[in-house]
Amino acid sequence: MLKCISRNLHQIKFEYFYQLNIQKNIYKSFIKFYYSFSLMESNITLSNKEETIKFLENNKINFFVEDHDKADTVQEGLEKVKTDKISKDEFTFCKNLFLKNKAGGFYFITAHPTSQTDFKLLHKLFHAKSGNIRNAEKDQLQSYLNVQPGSVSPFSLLNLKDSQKSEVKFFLDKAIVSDYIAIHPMINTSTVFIKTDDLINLLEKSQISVNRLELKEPSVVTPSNDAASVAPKKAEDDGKSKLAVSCGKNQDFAEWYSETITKSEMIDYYEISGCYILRPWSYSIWEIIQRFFDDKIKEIGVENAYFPLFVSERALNKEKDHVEGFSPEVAWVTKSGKNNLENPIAIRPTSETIMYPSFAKWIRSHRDLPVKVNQWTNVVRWEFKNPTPFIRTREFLWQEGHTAHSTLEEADKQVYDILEFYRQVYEDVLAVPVIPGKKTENEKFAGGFYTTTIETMIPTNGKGIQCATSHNLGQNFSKMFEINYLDEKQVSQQAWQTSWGLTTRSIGVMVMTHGDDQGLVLPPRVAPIQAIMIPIITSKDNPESIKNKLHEISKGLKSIGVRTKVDDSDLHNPGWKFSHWELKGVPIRIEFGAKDMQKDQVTIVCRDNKEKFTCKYDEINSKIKDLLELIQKRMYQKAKDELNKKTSEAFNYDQFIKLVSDKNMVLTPWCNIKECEEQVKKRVKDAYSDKGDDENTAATAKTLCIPLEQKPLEEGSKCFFCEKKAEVRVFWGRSY
Ligand code: 86X
Repeated sequence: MLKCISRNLHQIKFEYFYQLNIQKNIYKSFIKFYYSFSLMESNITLSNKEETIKFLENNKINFFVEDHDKADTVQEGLEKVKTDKISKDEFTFCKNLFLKNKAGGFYFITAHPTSQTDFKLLHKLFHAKSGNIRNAEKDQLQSYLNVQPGSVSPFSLLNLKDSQKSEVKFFLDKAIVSDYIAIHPMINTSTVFIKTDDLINLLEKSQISVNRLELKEPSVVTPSNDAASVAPKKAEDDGKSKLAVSCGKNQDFAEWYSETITKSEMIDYYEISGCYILRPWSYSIWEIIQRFFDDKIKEIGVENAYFPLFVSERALNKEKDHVEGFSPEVAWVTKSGKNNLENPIAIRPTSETIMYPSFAKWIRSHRDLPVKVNQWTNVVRWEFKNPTPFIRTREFLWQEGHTAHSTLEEADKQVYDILEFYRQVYEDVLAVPVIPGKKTENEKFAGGFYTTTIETMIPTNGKGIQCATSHNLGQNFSKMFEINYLDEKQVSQQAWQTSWGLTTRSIGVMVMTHGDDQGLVLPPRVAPIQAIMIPIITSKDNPESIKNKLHEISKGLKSIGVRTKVDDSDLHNPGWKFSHWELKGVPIRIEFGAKDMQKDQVTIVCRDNKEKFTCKYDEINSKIKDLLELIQKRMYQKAKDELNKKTSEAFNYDQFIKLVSDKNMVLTPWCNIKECEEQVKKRVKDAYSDKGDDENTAATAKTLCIPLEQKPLEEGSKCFFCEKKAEVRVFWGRSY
C-alpha cells in the first residue's frame, strides 16, 4: 500500500514536471495574429545554401553568413564556426536531432550543444518505452527534410510538405537563450547567424509550432527521499523494494549502474549536468587509492605540490598540439560579479601549461634533475558526450605527475615505472584485470612523444575503457617552455619530460566490473568497511550481552587492522541491514545471535559468492584476515576469467566485426598505419548506422592499445584489414 502511494505520488510529480518542461511557446498566439494575413506559401523547397539565403532575404530577415571547413559533428562545429561580427556569448551553435518514434511520428530537437540528449533521457521526457525512440533513417531525412546527415538544421524543417507537418514535432531547447542562433543553411560548410526570435517567427509562419523543451532529468530519486525518509514499518521492512536495485545488471546496464551508485550512497546527482557529488562511501575509496599510489610514487622520489586552478589564455595556447582538438572543452571564467574580466582565465583541464613555466625557472643545471612533481587535484573538461558518473564527468579528481630528466632513457624508465604502479592500483587494489600497452599514433596524446596506457573492457556492455595513461613527452614541451639545463660540459640541453594521470574513473570501472544484481561488490582492499557486524536480537534475548560481545569481537578485528563496524542501530531489523550492507558491497557480514553465542561462534557470509559458514570465537581474527585476502584474489580471478572469455583474435574484417558486435575485445595483426585505423573506424560506424540500431549507433570501434606483452607475429602475417604487412598486434574495442 505504502509502496503504491509513493509510486503514484512519483507519477504525479513526474507529470507536473513534464508539463512545465514542455511548454508551448508564448509567442504562438501573438505570431498567429501578427501573421494571420501573411501565412507563408506552403510546400517551399530549400535545397542548398543559395536558396536558403534567398529565402531569408525575401522574408526581410536580418542575418549574416560565415563559411568554414566541413563540420560533420557538433564538436567540429564548435571548433570551426567562428565570427567576429558578434561576441561568443551572443550566439549559440546548436545540435540538431531528427528522431522517430515507434508510432510513426517524428521529433526534431534543436538543442544547446552542452545539453544532455541521450536516448535514456529522451525516453523519459517523451514517456517512451526504452528503445521506442531512435534516430530517423537517412531516407527519411531526405523525404522529410531534404537534407543530408550532418547538415540538419531548423531551416530544413521549412521543407516539410503540408501533409508532413502534423507528423513532426519541433522542440527548441530552453537552454538556448542567446540573441542569435547559429545554424547551417542546408550544408555544413557554412553557418547562418540569425536572431533566435526571427527563426521562431519564420517557423511559426510556416505553421511549424515551436515547443520549448527542458533537457533535464524529470526527477531524481535518491535513497534519501526514497527509502530512508519513509520511517520503516516493521512489517514492510523486509530490506527489499525501496532499497534494492530494481533491475539486473544484464537487463539494463545503464539503469543498474545508476541505481547501484546512488542507492549504495556513493553518488548523489547535482543540478549541473556532468557534475556529481562523491559521498563518503566513494570518497573513502578514493582516499584508499590515493594512499596506495602516493606511497608508491614517493618511493621513487616524487614529491607532492599544488599549482593554481587557473591558467591564462596565453599560457594555455603555448603548445599548439597540446590544446588542439581540446579547445571546446576548456571552461573559462569571464566575469567577476557583474563586470567582465579584462582577460578571461581558463580553469585547468590539465596542468602542463601551469607547471612548466615553473619547471623552466627551477631547472638550471643537470644537478637540478630529475624533477618529479605530483599533484592531487580536480580538473574541469567541458565534455559534450553523455556524462556518466565516475566514467565521464565534467569535473573529476585525479593525480597528475610531471617529471623532467636529463636523458630519454631515464624518462622512459619513469614512464614504465608509473605504468606498473597503475597496473597495481587496478589489479592488486581494485581487483580489475588490465592490459598494459602503447597507444597508436591516432590515440596517443598529441603533445607527446608516445603514450602508454592500461586498458580494460567492461564485459557487460563490451566497451573498452582507458584506465590510466603515462606519457613520454619527449622534448616538445621543454622546447616551448624553455626547460633547459647545462650538462656536465656546460652545454645547454633540453629536458626530457613525462606526465601521467589516474582519475576517479577507476572507481566507476571497479563498480562496473564487480557489481552484481544486489548492487556493489567491493574488493576488500578498497572497502571502507571490510566486515559489517550485525546483531540478531529477538524479544527473548538480552540485547546488551549480544551487542557487547560483538563490540568485543570488532575491537579484536580492528586491532589487527580490519575495518569493521557494528550496526547495532534499533531503527532497522536485521533483514533490512543485510540488504543495506549488501547493496553497499561490504565484503564480509558477521551475523551474531543468541544461538551463536551459546556455541561460542559467529556466522560469516561472503558478499562475492554468498557462501555462509560459522567460525569459533578464537579463530575469528585469523579467519577474517585470510578470508579478506581470499575474496580479493577470488574477485580478481573471476573478473580475469570474464575478460578472457570476451577477448578474442580476428584475422580478417568479417571475423572482427562479428566479435566486436558480440561485445568482445579483439586482438588483430595490424599494419600500424594511421589511415588504416581511420578506415576501420569508419567502416564499423557505417555498418552500425545502416542498421539504425540504437544500442549500437553510438558504438564505434577503436584501438585500445598495442599490448606490451604479445607473442611474436608469424612469418608473413598480414594486417587483418588492409592486408599490408602486419607490424604488431593491437587490441580493438567498442569505445566509451
Ligand atoms: C591530455 C595529458 C596528460 C597530465 C595526461 O594524460 C596525464 C596527466 N596530462 C592530458 N589532455 C589535454 O592535454 C587536454 C588539454 C586541454 Cl586544453 C583540454 F581542454 C583537455 C585536455 N584533455 C586531455
